[in-house]
Amino acid sequence: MSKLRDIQDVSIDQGVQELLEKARREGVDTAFDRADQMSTCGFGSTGVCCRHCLEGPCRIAPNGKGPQRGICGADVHTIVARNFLSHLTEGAAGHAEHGREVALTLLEAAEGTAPYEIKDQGKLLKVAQDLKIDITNKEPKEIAKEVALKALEDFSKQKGIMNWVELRAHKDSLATWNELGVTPVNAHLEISKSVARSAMGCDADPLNLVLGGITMGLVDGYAGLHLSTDLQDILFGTPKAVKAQYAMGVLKEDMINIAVHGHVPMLSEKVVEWARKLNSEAKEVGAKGINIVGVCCTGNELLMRQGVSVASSFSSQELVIVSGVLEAMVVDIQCVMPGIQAVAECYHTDIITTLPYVKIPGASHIEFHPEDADEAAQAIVRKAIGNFTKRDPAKIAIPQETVEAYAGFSTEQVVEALALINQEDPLQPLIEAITSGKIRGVAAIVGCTNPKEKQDIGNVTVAKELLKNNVLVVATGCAAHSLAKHNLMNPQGLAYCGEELRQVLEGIGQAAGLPSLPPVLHMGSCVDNSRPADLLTAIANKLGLPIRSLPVVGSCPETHSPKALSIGTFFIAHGVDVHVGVSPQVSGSSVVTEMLCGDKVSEGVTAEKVFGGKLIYETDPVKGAQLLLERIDSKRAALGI
Ligand code: XCC
Ligand code: SF4
Repeated sequence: MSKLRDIQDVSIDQGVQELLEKARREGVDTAFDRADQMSTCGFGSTGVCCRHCLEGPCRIAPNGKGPQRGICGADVHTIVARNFLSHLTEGAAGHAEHGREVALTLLEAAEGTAPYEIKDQGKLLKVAQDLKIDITNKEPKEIAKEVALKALEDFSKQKGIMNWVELRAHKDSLATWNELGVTPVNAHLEISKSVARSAMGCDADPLNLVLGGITMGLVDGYAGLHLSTDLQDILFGTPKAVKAQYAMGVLKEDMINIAVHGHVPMLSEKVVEWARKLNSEAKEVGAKGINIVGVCCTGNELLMRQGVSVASSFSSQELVIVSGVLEAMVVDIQCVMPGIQAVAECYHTDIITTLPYVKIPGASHIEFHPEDADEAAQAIVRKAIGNFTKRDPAKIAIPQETVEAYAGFSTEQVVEALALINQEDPLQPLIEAITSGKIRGVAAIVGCTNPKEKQDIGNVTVAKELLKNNVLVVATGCAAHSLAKHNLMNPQGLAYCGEELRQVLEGIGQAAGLPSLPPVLHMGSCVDNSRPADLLTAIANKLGLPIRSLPVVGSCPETHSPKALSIGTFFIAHGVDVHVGVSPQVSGSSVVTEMLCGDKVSEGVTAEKVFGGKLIYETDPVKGAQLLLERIDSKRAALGI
């Protein structure tokens, strides 16, 4: 068995370190330790292993030794491009499925068959009008129904382009995609086509396959991110600034703790509601009340709209259970490690799966459908209440630390704050700060934590390097967890900002009656990467420039998920450079690597030449940040600012 990493090399979060130490002491297996025992496969990690048919698996040795083609004759470039496309398809499918589930919930809410209100009627009207729906003399529910049906067309129409592309895309970006023939018609059609073309004996052209990947990026961006955010805001409210607590210390010994984990907020919103309503039942079993804590992006969703505390990002999800005080972990879809069940069996925790197509052997299953959301949420909360007295006092250990963070920075909230400075033209102060150089550029730090990596260090280091250099940083996903836990979303973090950036943050904050804006603006979950995209589109429109010429970048320092690759591709298709700190598994093909990562002087077609942005793969976060700063500076130079 390989040697396990020292606790300090696993995470820079002290609470995570304490709980991992406890897990090891108690003989509990976690992803961090499994990562140490998993040897890296040289074929898989460079993308050269093909399993697309039963003639194989075929592997191409990258050093030129051994067979240079698969049995069917596919060369290494075809194999790598096809594997890359499969990853993007998987990512896009996850987010598209999220979007579709929300659209169906909105439809049922509008038809009165699911117990949800329409919380943001203003956004409903705005989206409806932008979709060119006639809203005169119509009730909100009628309008919501038409919006939901428009959304569902994005999973069924056979001609034209997706409604949400038309609704949200910048016209210059769209023109490029149309010219290349990569604009999606409907999400399901494109995902199905993508799976079909990756099969043995279909698309063998690496460039064509990579262009298919761009379509997957756009499916993810519009049917996944934008559609989900828009409809979730309509249903649950558009986030506004909130204050919340982060880190494992948010668990409470004297309360019933329920972790909500996964991505879609439909069930978790109801769990929060029912936890409040059933508080007296919690008291009957001797608890002070019910404490809901967030994990992964379900955590982000509840944080943004309800100020719910956040316990953990992806890589440390099992450790929430190791605290010994978690009565239940309720999960929906995506990023839910199957390993949580084995950990839960060492404690009194119930893992509760909720969707018919996401089950874990041994876990409880309380099936969720929008129409009986209230019943499912009550059953879940009651199950947790019933577990409170089953705790083993000898196994309880809650890390002390919690960190305060400000979140809830939807695009609408950002614009509202800026309007306090310039009511006529809210974006103007931001644009002026960028053109004057007070803000050197804007970066979105997004994506995951990965058990193979030292948790939080990549995300936090990239952020601090950029802040120091006066780059305005926004964050989503588990990267936002990392930054919040390390004081980058509260006033303490201002110490890491360059002088000029700090002045801008203080200026905007003070106009809103606060000492300052936080150094990093939390924009939400992974699907909320639509929010920075919306902000970019608004800035580009205001300046009359394409998005590709703006000094903006994205960074995904600790990714684990194919979803992060498809989101990254969505941004590259806009001409935004995207840094990844974990191998995207394409290095086995010089041709594919060049297409994604090459620069203007590379031979052949590159993302940079076609879109104006590229993939930057760099494992060292300081160097990664440096490369991003260079890209920001070259875009500034091209604009003459
Ligand atoms: Fe976190 Fe979104 Fe990544 Fe999963 S994928 S690890 S950001 S929970 Ni979005
Ligand atoms: Fe091998 Fe070709 Fe089949 Fe892939 S598709 S496993 S390269 S024969």
